[in-house]
Amino acid sequence: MLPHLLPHVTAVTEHAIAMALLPILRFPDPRLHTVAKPVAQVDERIRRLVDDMLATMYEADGVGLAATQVDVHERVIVMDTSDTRDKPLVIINPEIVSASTDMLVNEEGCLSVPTIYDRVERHAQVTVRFIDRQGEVCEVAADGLTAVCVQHEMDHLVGKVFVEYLSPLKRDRIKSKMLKKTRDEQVRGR
Ligand code: K1U
Ligand code: ZN
Repeated sequence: MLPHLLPHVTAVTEHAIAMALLPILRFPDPRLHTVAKPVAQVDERIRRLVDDMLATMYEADGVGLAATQVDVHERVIVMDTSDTRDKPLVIINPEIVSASTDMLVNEEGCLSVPTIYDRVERHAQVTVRFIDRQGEVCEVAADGLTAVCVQHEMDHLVGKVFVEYLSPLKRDRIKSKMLKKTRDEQVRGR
């Protein structure tokens, strides 16, 4: 994890605390269906969580990560949909304040469902109000991948994984594939 990816870290001294990579829950882990609680206060504990989530997201080559995926059930999301991977967005207690009536189908992936990509319909544009890492209220009008990603991540915060938009047959196949993948990885790791 390189410090330039976290612009709020203005100086890295010998006192800097190393960021941790957090384990990502894998579908069909039942903890992915937990409903997250609002963050009461953006304090050092939340800022530490945000930094660890950003490090985890960049390391996994994701464009987003919800706290639910790292087994923390508070309304925290990190994202970076920039091509340059140097524009982190920290979204705490998000609310959709408006959504376009036009919908778009996009190919989605999920760090909790590795190797699986499928088509999901989402609002083409959304405006999201949230609190940032400094505790300031912000509003962002999103389209393209940012709009898709924020809707995907907000689903995680209410315990919904994108495969739940797919047919029961597809979902069951994905569930079996993920269980086999996890078993195989455990055997190889022994
Ligand atoms: O929530 C997550 O697990 C992160 C997820 C976010 C996301 C990506 C694309 C569409 C919807 C949601 C990912 O980062 S998946 C991996 C990825 O980097 C990616 C996949 C498809 C398109 C662009 C990026
Ligand atoms: Zn996801």
